[in-house]
Amino acid sequence: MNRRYSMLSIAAVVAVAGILFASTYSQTQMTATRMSLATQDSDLIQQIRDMGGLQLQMPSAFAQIPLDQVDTMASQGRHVVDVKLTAQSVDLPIMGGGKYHAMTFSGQVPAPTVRVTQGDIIRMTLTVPSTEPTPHGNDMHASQMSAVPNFGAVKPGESKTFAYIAEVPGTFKYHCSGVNVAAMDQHVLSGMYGLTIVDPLNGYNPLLVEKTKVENGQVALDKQRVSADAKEFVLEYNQLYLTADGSYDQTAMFLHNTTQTVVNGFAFGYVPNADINKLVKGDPNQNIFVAQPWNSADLKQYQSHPLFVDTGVHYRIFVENQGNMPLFFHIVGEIIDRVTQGNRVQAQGTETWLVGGSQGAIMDIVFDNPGAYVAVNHDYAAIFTGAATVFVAGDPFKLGYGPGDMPNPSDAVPPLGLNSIPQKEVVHCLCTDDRAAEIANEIGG
Ligand SMILES: [Cu+2]
Repeated sequence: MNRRYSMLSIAAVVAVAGILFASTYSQTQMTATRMSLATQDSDLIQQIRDMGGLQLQMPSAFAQIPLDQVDTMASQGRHVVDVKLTAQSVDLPIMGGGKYHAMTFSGQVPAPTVRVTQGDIIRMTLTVPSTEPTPHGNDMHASQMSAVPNFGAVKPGESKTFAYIAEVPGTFKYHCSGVNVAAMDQHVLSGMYGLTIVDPLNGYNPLLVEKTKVENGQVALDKQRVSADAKEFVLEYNQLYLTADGSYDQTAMFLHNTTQTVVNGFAFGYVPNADINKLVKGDPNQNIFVAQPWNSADLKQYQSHPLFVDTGVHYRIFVENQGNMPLFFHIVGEIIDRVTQGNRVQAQGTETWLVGGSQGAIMDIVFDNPGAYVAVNHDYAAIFTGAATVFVAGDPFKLGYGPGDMPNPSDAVPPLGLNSIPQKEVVHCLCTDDRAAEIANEIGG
């Protein structure tokens, strides 16, 4: 095939693609230029060159909404959720003392959890203050739109807005796209990641749990139906790759040589703190769990805190793997009653569920018996570098608290959704003091 013929073939494919797109998408959904097959060859090639190549032949977006149409669509019945994020580079503490150079959305790691219902319009604005040392971007996995130009770099002193319909239910990460992809690894692994929960339009399905009972002297199935309404948690897994001075270490990342494994930004952030040790053991230094990394009084919002759960209650845990190592999600002493991805059940009654990088899943569970249960990444390297989260079910230590009495860390509790049961919260976040004060204000703490 000579070069001229090859170019013509490409031109023909482009032209056909343009016509196909034009017939498939409405005018507002695409900006591709139609091209006629009858165009003179040389003109056609020149046109393609003038347009900058194949890229401009792509529809600008599937489900992307021109910003000037959002209000009209809202008046027609779509619900609009505004997401406003500010890029902020800041030093934050790490387990073991010291700080690392974090990059954040809005002063917290992970970024604020976005919660919408399937069919809602998300209108996202990212602002990069002029004080930022680098541009940033935001790639939202809940969207279905062309990365170019939506996820491109926003320069210091500028902001960018895009809008789309959240068409698919499930959990979806969002993350900084770096400087047009360059340094994206540094920005994400330094803290610029968050979660979007898209609730199914018709709500979640009731949970069916299979038990057994003895009937007339024989073991029989005892199928139990649990309401879709649940208390909820968010657990986002990631890794830190750091040099001794707390800078991002790309060489370590390439080698998968993890410095710490973090859950919602913390290594071992959800283990009993000194106050709880004192309650349980009568001694702040005696721990029911060996790791005790976040206890100093000056750590304020960083102090570790277990997740308190009630027995016999439906819990829905939104799990997202934000990092680049596999997550073998497992709760020691429990069986995961149901795993859902999108709005499709993937497993029922499973011991462990593999969540790959940039993948999420919804874990439904009912804790049957009082006790301590530790959710881990069942990769031993991950467990011992931070991926251990203590659930305390019921009142195993006979301290006298009842169901719902004990508050939970605010960063592990998502905004309320369609089938949420509210729960008490206490300020807990890997965040700036300003952001902690805002969260305290939001939750009335
Ligand atoms: Cu960034």
